Parts: sequence; C-alpha cells; structure tokens
Amino acid sequence: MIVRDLNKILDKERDRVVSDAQWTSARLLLADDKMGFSFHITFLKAGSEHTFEYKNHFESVYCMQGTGSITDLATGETHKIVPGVMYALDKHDRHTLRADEELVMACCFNPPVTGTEVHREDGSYAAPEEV
Ligand code: 9YT
Repeated sequence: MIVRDLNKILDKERDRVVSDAQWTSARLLLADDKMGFSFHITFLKAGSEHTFEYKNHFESVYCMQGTGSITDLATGETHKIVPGVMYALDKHDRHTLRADEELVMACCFNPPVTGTEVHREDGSYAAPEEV
C-alpha cells in the first residue's frame, strides 16, 4: 500500500512538487509507483489562464475548490468549473482552462507522468518513451 500526505508533500517533500508562475502541482503518484496512472493535486492561481493539449496522455480532472471555466478549442464550447465538476480529455482535447478564483483540482494521467515533464510549446507533455 502507498500512503502519502499532500500537506507533508507541500511542506517538506518538495521533490514531488512541480510549478510554474501560474500553477503548482503535487504529484502524489508517478509512473514509478506502477499504478498505470499518475495522480496530482494542482493549484491554479486566481486570474490565470492555461492552454494545454495533452497529445500523449488522457487526463481527467475533478474540481475540489474554486471557480473557473474550460473551453474546448475544437468546438468553442465553454463549461463552468465549480467544485464537483469533472472533465475528461478523452480525445486529447486542446483546451483553455481559466481560474476565476484559485482552482484546486485532482488530476489523473494515463499513461502516468514520470515527474520530470514540463509543458512544451504546444501545451503537451512528452510521451513516456521520450522522457
Ligand atoms: C488542471 C490540469 O490540467 N493539471 C495538469 C497537471 C499539472 N499541470 C501537472 O501536475 O503537471
């Protein structure tokens, strides 16, 4: 069994925390945990906007706290994000996520990220074989 504490990770075990100016993500499970997915808690700053396209991964995201919106850039459709809403990028959908208030999201990636990925110019993370 694997047990990890988000509060300890944010406080002391900073090797599991990845961030840029607009978001911070604690990677609770990574590829080397051998679960077949990675599991992250991501904090997106109030007022920030992010365009991502995870060409090499499927991702599902559950909003735990905060408000914002997500636009599917293929259809132009925008959905409100509030606690309780989940979105799944089942078509590797290119999207823009906006945080009106700070968003706290639980995210799952398949295949799992390894922990070293940063967003590339096109908004994707490298495929596992490229890492
Ligand atoms: C909300 C969202 O797309 N999170 C992606 C995961 C986060 N950027 C990370 O852990 O890399």
